[in-house]
Amino acid sequence: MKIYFSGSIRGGRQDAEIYKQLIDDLKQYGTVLTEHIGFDSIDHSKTDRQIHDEDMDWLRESDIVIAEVTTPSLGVGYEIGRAIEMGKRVVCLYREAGRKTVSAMINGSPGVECFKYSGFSEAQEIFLQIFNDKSGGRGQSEVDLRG
Ligand code: 6IA
Repeated sequence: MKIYFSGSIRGGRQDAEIYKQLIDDLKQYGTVLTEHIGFDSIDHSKTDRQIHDEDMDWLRESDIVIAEVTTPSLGVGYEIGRAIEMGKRVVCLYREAGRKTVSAMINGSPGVECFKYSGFSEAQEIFLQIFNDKSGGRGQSEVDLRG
């Protein structure tokens, strides 16, 4: 199982530590192709074109996309849209952050499963559910495990 983890970079790095935790947990389910999303320091040696093309190759190669969308990011939104077009399973996780809510284009997309979570242990439960779901999980958007 190849997992493409998507999280904000230029959109803001305030959730970088959470991305790292989520990525570490996801490793038990497969290979995370984009582990760098959780790194403290981001590689500045590549051009934007190189970053884009490399990421698109990983996206094509992936079996599933897991996006943490609490911090809004153009790049994450772009990757989600491209992944849907590629027919990938796309799962979005978000935490309630003040009055900000997830874009209707993500939360309302039938191609995206959106999960609200409040902490790491809830995210772990969601991953357990996702990776044990053999149906492919389509059409389960807006699932809130807190009931
Ligand atoms: O718009 P954003 O930068 O927040 O978009 C974040 C998303 O785009 C992530 O999910 C990544 O997959 C991808 N992405 C954006 N920038 C990079 C990057 N280096 N390396 C790999 N993937 C990236 C950026 C370095 C830059 C700050 C000079």
